[in-house]
Amino acid sequence: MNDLDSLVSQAHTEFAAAADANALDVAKSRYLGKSGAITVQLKSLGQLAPEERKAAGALINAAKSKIEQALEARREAIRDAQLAEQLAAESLDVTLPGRGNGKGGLHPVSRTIERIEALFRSIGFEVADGPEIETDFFNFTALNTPENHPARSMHDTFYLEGDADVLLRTHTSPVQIRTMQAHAARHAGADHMPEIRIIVPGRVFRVDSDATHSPMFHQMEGLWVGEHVSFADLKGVIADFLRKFFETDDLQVRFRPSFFPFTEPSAEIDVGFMHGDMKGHWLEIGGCGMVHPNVLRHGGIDPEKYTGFAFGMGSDRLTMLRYGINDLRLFFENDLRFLSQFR
Ligand code: 2NL
Repeated sequence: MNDLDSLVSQAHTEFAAAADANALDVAKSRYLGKSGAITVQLKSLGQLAPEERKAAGALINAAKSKIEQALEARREAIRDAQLAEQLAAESLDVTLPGRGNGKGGLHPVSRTIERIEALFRSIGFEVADGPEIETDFFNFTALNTPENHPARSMHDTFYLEGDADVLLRTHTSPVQIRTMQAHAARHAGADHMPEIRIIVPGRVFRVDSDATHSPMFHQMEGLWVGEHVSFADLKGVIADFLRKFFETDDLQVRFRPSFFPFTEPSAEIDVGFMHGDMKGHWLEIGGCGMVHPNVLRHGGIDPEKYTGFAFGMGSDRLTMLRYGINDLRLFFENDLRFLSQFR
């Protein structure tokens, strides 16, 4: 092998060893640069005798073009490798399934409220609502709550700043008072007014906060006023509702004598489960009673002619029972790990 042949083979080896374009440029300069091996040989042609020059020049140029070809081939190989690497790094797997639309859902308490509304609508009740900021009259006075009752104290009720007359309602009962007043006004002078059958779901507020009490919670009250509405009607409506709500006839319902300023007589509503985890346990789920004559009067309704029953239940508590939830605060923390279980 002559000098030029070994130069070419050496260049091949060095080019192959160059890992990137920069290393290749450095290797190139050793052969084709200003003082590269080929350049030096071409320059030295001048020292040869003129008759030798042509043949020697042809040999050097042939070696030079072999080196240039090797360089170009290596340059292309490096570029291809880099492109392949980049494509691999930036590759998209178009066969991956899409993420889909994030599905929302109703809050578990909203589901309970909608369910209760549907059950009561099916027996002829309408759904009513009203303001969450109320006056002392609609929240307390109209409900026969005495002046010195603890519910009226700053300690138990949120009052609007600087106004002892305006407060966040502590129950949804003001809506029933407003409904009775509007109904009485609409039928003023009539011999017989149609019955009132409403349920009132909504937010209510009390100064109270722990695992089973939140300063804001949901109540569902009901009211049925007519000419012959009795405590027996009350028992039937409540018991039927509870069996439908809990989806079992395997349920005992107990009316335990109690006291509320706005009803007389009054009772707590207890449910007893006959099977399952809750077997043998009684749970209080609300209160009820016959609407007090003073309350009917505040609603513009003659207690000598009409009677009515009313009840109140906690929608949050009913939701906890239905879904087996043990901490009320979960409802109001907006943790998706909890909420997404109800989609
Ligand atoms: C409970 C008890 C109750 C009422 C609410 C009511 C409303 C009017 C007239 C008479 Cl306008 N009563 N509401 C009656 C008895 C009990 O709620 O434990 N609620 C969670």
